[in-house]
Amino acid sequence: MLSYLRGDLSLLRLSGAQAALEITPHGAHLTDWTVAGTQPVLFLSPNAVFQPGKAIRGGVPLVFPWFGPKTGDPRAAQHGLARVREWDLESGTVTPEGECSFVMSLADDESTRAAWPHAFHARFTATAGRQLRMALEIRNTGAAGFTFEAALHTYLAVSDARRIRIRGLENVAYLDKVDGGARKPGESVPIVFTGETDRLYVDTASACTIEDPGWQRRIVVSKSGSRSTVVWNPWTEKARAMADLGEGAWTGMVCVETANAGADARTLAPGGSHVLEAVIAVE
Ligand code: TA6
Repeated sequence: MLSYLRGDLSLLRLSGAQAALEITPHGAHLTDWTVAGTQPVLFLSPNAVFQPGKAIRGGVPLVFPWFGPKTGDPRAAQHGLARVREWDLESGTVTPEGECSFVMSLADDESTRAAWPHAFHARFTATAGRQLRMALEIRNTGAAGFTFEAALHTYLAVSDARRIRIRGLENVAYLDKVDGGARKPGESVPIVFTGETDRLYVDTASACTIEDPGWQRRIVVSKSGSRSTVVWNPWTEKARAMADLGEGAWTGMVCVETANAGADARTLAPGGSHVLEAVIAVE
């Protein structure tokens, strides 16, 4: 395992015959997955910031225990507390077949309870070969039930966001964040971006396929333990206003996020657990 500093954060990198995988304990945040001999699949912003307390722009931020703004607390950080906390490394391994795997965990402490008054244990497992398998397990370790939201906020690298198509969400209703959260019926055609897009697709367990004519590849995101999917691209204006993304970088990314958000929030009784999983394959 290679360990090195980027900005003020340490990154851990494993390389196997099939693929390389990179993560930082800062948010148990995957920053790279590259299948041997191919283009990276995860997008990492050229202007990403690597500092304690800040979320990294790109890779796979882990969203927990709330998605987006915190209901009833507008001062709270967007997308929860997990992505800016230091997680513990449980293991980092390379199998004889050449697959790389990291397991990291996070438990509640005084500072998390100040922001979210519940006892929990979170475990993130990522295994990379020709596919990337990710699982976020949340366990309620307290004496009272709680309700949470979560997401694998995956940034995928594409040749040009203006030319890709996303299949799998046809005729699925969504909440349109660009239009004040208005509920919209799904479209009968694949998603093609023509402007800022920020949608929470509700009540869907289907896989999504990102068709990229520029790189002649398809990325398939399948999932379990999830009935909501978020699709996001900030486009020009929003991207220009984001210092850690910046002018132009938005064309190289699309977020297709495996979520438990909105009506898909999950409730756990004491001792209960839930696993949110995604598998990403490149064809
Ligand atoms: O997942 C889409 C979204 O909720 C967008 O609204 C946008 O804000 C994006 O997340 C990035 O959020 P961040 O807090 O990382 O800037």
